[in-house]
Amino acid sequence: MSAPVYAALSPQMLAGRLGMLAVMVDRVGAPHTWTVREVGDGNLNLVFVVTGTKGQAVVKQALPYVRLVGESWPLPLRRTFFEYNALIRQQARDPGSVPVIWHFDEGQAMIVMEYLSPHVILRHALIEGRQFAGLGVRLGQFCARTLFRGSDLSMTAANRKADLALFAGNVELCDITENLVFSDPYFAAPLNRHTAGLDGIVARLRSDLSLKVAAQDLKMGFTCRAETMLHGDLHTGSVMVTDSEAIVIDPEFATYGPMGFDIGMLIANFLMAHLSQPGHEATAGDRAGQQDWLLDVTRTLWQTFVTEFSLLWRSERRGILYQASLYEDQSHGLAAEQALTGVLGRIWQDMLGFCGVEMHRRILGLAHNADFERIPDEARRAACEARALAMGRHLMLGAGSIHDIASVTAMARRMNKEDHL
Ligand code: SR1
Ligand code: MG
Repeated sequence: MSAPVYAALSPQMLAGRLGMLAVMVDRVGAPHTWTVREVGDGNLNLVFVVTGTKGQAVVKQALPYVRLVGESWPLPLRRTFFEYNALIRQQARDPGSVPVIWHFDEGQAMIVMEYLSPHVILRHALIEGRQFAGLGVRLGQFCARTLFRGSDLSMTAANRKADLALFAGNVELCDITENLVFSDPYFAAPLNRHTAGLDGIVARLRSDLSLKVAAQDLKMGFTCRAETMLHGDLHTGSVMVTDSEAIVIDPEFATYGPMGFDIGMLIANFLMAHLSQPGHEATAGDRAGQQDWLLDVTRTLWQTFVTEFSLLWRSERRGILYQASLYEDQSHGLAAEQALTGVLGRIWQDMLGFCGVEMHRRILGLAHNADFERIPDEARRAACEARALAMGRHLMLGAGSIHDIASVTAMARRMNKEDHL
């Protein structure tokens, strides 16, 4: 019997389509007991929560178009294939860091996975002013483990090349990143929008020729330097948290790219969370503690990344690059340390640049973030966004003279005191 043709699911269809799956009956319960809610609030997909007598499940299904825009922007269903393949690799490279997959149906572009409870989307929690112990450590470890173990530093040549070929097929999702992140913010692209009040700074940024060159240099890094398997869209909306856990979701943009990309995007989102806090104040200064904590997470995230990456470098460097046979086995361990310092230095430089473009595209492009969007007062929102735009520019153009994470957090603090409108 041939597999049913793809059909976008609705809550009413779920029991009929998934009720025969043993894993659903075993873990959720008999289909007639299910209640289903569609909870997707992302830009691309349908997400259902199924509740039965035994438990709950998440069913994520791709739509054949960009949900945020509509059917006028078709998008291939096979992005779910890349998401599935990224999730199983992330689970292997950093066990417990991603949701457990229960079932994958390529034809229906559907992944059934564990329902994370009482986890919440990190971005929403940060806007509410919530804090989570250990967050920077956990996310720093995730970045180091997935970036190191997905690269030529760790993988066998055959596996690495097979994965490079596999993820090279994620063309349309990469195309979104290539245009929405690296190009559209720097000219008046049709789908762009920005807060009223930013016109002046937007015009200045779009006529900043060095900035345009820097953005395209970064884009060239993204398209040409296939250093490791990236999550590809690692922001605070791609992390679900409790007081003791951080689980990374949604790697449908997975591709091979530069090591600094994921961590740069993630740090950008913590910096934007920091810079948006004044817009969420009920009384003057009541978000100061949250702002401090967000910079603390930023610092810890980067420092943990460096520590964990260094540990993996010293203990798991079994790939085709910087082989121990050249260094440690020749009693030249010092040279391996020198090489590590060089690699981390290049990741740092890339990280700063990618951080800057992410700050720009979330304010100037199509896909904005709730940290700023939920500031109801437009003038306050514009003031916060202008600081982020200015900081993004400093990071992109000044990367060569920014030497440590303390300088980045100090820059963020300074920005809060400045008016960039
Ligand atoms: C058209 S998709 C826009 C954005 O949403 C996704 O979450 C990615 O961040 C993408 O850039
Ligand atoms: Mg997403």
